[in-house]
Amino acid sequence: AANEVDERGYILFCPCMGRFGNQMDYFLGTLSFAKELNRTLVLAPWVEYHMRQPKSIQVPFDEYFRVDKVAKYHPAITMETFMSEIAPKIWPPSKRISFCYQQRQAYGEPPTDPCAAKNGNPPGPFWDTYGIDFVSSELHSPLSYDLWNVAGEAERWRRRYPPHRWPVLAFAGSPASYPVLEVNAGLQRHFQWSEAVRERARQLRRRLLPAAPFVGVHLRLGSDWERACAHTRQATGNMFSSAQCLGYRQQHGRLTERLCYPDWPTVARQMRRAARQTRAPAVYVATDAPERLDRLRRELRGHEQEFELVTWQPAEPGRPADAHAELALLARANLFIGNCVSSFSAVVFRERDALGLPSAFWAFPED
Ligand code: GFB
Repeated sequence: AANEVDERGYILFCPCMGRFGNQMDYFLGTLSFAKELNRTLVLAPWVEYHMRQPKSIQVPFDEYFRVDKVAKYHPAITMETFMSEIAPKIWPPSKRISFCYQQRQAYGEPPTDPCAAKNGNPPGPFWDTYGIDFVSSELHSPLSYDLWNVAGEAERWRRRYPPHRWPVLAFAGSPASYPVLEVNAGLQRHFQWSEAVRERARQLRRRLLPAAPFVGVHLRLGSDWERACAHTRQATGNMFSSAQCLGYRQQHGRLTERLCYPDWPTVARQMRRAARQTRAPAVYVATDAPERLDRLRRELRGHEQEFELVTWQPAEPGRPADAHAELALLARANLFIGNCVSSFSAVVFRERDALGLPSAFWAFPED
């Protein structure tokens, strides 16, 4: 039962970096970390940034994903359940210690506790949402989050922080690496969309894609992305999620600016080919910058009869595109083309991979 205390202890964390795709990587790694340490994972809320809101918004985990499916793999409860049912029994305010690898305070900032777990946004609003303050910090170095490449590390964690003395390990950030390690990518299969998200994806499909089959694509186009992609010129290894197509040792190819920000002729060509191959009458385009799709429409001029280009249409005027419904929709497309570097695309790729569904990437392999 959710209100029974797990004597093996708990892991709390804050997915305090990046947006949804980045946070998903941290969830996968943290789930694996909790499993290795054999502690119940407290499923953090998702951290979102809404326009004209100065503070992050915390969205309960189960609004987007099913807790029971994660818990089938490894004991897990939501932050809300932990705070209402478990914390009153084992985690009184006087015992709330934040964990971090080493001192996190930026040089020159006024001295606070070394983990500075509540400094800034989103960390402050994140813990405040649950009324959590920390009385002190615990620097856990030299122990690292990488329990897979460092032999004996999990055992050292268990010995240094036995659950009877440390029932709760509350990390200021996430005890996981970004991007997700290769060994943990498959854990995506335990993250199944909530019924609410699935229903919104079904509605989207019914409203905009009456006929099956369909091709789903993700175009990451915003100016933040354009700036990030300029860094590929100096990059030597992988960047963000690029291992999903290039391989973790770049055994399948090299990072290029085109892979990160494909040119329009390439996008149009791959879309046309995908629609032809799958005999799909429609291609659903998910994007963070719909205003840039005019360029794509121009590129497709003269080929309008080949397939219909479908994008987000709000059911009520002004409603922003529903990222989770779009992800769930893309996961069920007959063929998916994503951005190899984007962690948003990576969520779709991993889910499809677990289902045995095919995916491709823009400008990959290079031609
Ligand atoms: O998910 P995410 O971490 O992926 O961040 P990247 C991109 C965010 O942009 C998503 C929105 O979480 C969405 O809120 N977004 C992107 C979209 N594409 C779509 C789309 O097709 N549909 C909808 N509805 N929303 C990284 C950031 O983004 O980009 C890093 O997380 C950094 O922090 C870097 O800023 C430049 O890996 O693409």
